[in-house]
Amino acid sequence: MATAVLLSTAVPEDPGKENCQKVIPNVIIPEVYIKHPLQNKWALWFFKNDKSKTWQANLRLISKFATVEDFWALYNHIQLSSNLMSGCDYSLFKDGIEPMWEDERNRRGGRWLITLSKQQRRSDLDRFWLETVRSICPAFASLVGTELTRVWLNHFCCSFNFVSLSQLLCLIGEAFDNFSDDVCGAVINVRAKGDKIAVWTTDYENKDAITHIGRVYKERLGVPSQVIIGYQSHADTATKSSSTTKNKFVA
Ligand code: MGP
Repeated sequence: MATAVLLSTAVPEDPGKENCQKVIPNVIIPEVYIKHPLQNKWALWFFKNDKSKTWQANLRLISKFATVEDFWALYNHIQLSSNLMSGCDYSLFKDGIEPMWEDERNRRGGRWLITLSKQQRRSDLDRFWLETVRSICPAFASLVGTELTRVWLNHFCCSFNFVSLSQLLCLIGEAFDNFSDDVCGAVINVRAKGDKIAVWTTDYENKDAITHIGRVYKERLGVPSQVIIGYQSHADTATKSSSTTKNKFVA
């Protein structure tokens, strides 16, 4: 990607003539102009709890994106999760999958659930959500070392003082290796009783995929090894009779 395209505006017939047109080379660096595709197209949804409406009617599609640049444009445009009112959610799902248990790709699925204490809204919520988003929609590895990466690093290190350089570099690469196909999306629930973030996967019987995703996800969030996170099926969550749902897997 390092090759530069050289365009010249005109070639003079006689360069010696005083009135000849000047050759102005315009160097175009492709990385600055070409957007960098993600492996999937994604849709960002917003949920606002209006009790006069059904759960599904409270869910709204905000926007879709398929490039790293469009992701950041959207991310910079919307409220941070920690500023949302209690009862609101963001859901980020692969295009074509609705962020609900009823969708065909979620019906037999489940979620790795991170439950946060009330204090963690201030300290962890926004960076956990950003890291979750980065984990589920990694960019192509072709970004390594490009001019654009440098521009972003400068820009985002100034914009988000909580984002470290190493976290930014995690943007690059395959977060869940061969199991990324199992990921449907991620949800953040902002709740007065304690916020939640979850990664939804498509099949609670895909043990290898679920355990790999859980282990990598926990590592990427920097959750200490002694803290246990659980994976629950949506079927169990939807039919639970108490406040907790039994874990099918733990990491
Ligand atoms: P919630 O918003 O996931 O969690 O589910 P909250 O608000 O923390 O509540 P808790 O029960 O986990 O303590 C709240 C309610 O929203 C559920 O009990 C359902 O009634 C409804 N709901 C949530 N989801 C994710 C769905 C869904 O996918 N489909 C439908 N039909 N209802 C849902």
